Amino acid sequence: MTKPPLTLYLAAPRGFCAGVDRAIKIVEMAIQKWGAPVYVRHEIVHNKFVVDALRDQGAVFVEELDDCPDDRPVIFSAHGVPKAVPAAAAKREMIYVDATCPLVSKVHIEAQRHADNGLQMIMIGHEGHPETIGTMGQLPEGEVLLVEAVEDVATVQVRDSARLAFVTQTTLSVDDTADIVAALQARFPAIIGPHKEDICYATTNRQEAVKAMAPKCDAMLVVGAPNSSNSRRLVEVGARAGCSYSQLVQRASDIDWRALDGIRSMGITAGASAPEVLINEVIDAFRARYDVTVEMVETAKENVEFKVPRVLREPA
Ligand code: 0K2
Ligand code: SF4
Repeated sequence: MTKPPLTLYLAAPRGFCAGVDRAIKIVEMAIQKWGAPVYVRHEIVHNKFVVDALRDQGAVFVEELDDCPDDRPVIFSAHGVPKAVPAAAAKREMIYVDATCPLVSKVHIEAQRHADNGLQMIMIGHEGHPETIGTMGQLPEGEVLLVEAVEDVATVQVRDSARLAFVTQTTLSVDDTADIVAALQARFPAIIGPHKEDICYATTNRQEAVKAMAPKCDAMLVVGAPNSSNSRRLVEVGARAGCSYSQLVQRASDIDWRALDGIRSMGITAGASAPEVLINEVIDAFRARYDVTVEMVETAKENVEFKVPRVLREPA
């Protein structure tokens, strides 16, 4: 039987960002340096495949520092941690390595600097997300006010509207965040924002590529995990940019082939925590069913790299 033709648009950039690449390397190098087990507080990045592969190498994933023994190294995930976490590890004299993405750490420093200058902080982010918990946890409990949506701006209670600043999660929707920032600036004209956006280059570039790709596609799949904020934002961006069927899949076995019946064009991208091997698996699943022509939709080139912490570059 001949296969139906399908144009498969592949977004670029897609998949791993520099912060994810570094975080995974940190776990691998820590296991090499100190041997197994190495504990990791929270999923190093939000991807089951990555976590399972590291577990096979000797990583043990836990949610809290209290779940780690004193005498084994512990790594903090790419999303960042409240200040109390490294402080508790230091108090217990544990070996710890912080895999927080440098672009998240930059936001932490920003929040601290504004607070030192006497400004009250507002964080734009998702309640309960580890990055939001980590960034809000740079300052004492109750010091940072959380705003999740435009509607929250009207009700947020500030100490002094003349002395305010905001920071954001790095993985938000660029467009939704611009609306929230506009609402904050309308209510609090003196509010101070970041010099350059807190939403990172990888989030911005992946959303831009989806915006360029989505109008050409009958359907779009984002490879990524349900708990991955940046991946879920790509699904929303695709739907808003004109692709009515925009879905998240963890891997090829999640694809709902019946829903794709009759499509002629398909878009594929991946969140910053999704490995290329899973993207290839999805592409291969399409090749098995369709006569596929792949076309790249490239809107930016990336060459960002982050060094691993010095302790891992030194011999044991
Ligand atoms: O997008 P999320 O913040 O949920 O995180 P991941 O899916 O693990 O992607 C890596 C980004 C980590 C920090 O920005
Ligand atoms: Fe860093 Fe951005 Fe990647 Fe998060 S998505 S790890 S902030 S580069």
